[in-house]
Amino acid sequence: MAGELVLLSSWPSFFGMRARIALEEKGISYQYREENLFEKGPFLLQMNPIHKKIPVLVHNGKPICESLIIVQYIDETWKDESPLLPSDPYQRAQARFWADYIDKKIFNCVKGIWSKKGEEQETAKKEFIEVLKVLEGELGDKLYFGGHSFGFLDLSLVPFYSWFYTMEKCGNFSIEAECPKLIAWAKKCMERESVAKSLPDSDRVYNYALELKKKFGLE
Ligand code: GS8
Repeated sequence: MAGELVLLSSWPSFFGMRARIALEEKGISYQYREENLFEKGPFLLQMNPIHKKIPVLVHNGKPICESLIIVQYIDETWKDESPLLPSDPYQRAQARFWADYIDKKIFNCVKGIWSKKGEEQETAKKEFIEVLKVLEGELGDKLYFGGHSFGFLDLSLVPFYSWFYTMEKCGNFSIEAECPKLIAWAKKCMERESVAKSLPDSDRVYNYALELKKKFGLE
């Protein structure tokens, strides 16, 4: 029994997608509530008064904040279904290290590519490709980051793939030309129902990014 489970999120959010994939992988039913981040609802402010950010998972009235913490909570609470983190403590530490690396490095690059221009955009593009190449090296010849089964690190990174088209259009470059192995991995992940269901369509993300650019005068 999952109890009462509500996910507060916003459809274009990579962080929200992580929680959705984890819940889908576990086969847990939950209530999804779309938040308007430009006009945050009282429930979100009450559930995450510290950061006031999505995603928040509310389990039997109690909030869990921060996407990676949410995913780990889901994995620990429903541990019999499709384990997401490796069982070996060292492998688990490694998976957490790389998820932290993704959070520290990728988010800023993504923003720098779709929302900036000129030199700032070029710097973000260069750093983004460097980071992806490091991750490609970590993936090596494995099917997934953890080996033969889809897990924590895969679901931490794959949501960014839904923004790749937007980044390529805005930054006028090809990510696949630079990191073909990583793109092959992302396509493999997309074959999973949990991922395909949780990631928005690339065109929808692109139109959303264009709207944001207009709204904030970034064109
Ligand atoms: C980041 C969440 C976040 O940035 C996590 O959950 O992993 N470290 C956190 N959420 C954004 C939307 S996604 O870009 C958010 O809620 N922003 C609203 C705001 O900053 O006001």
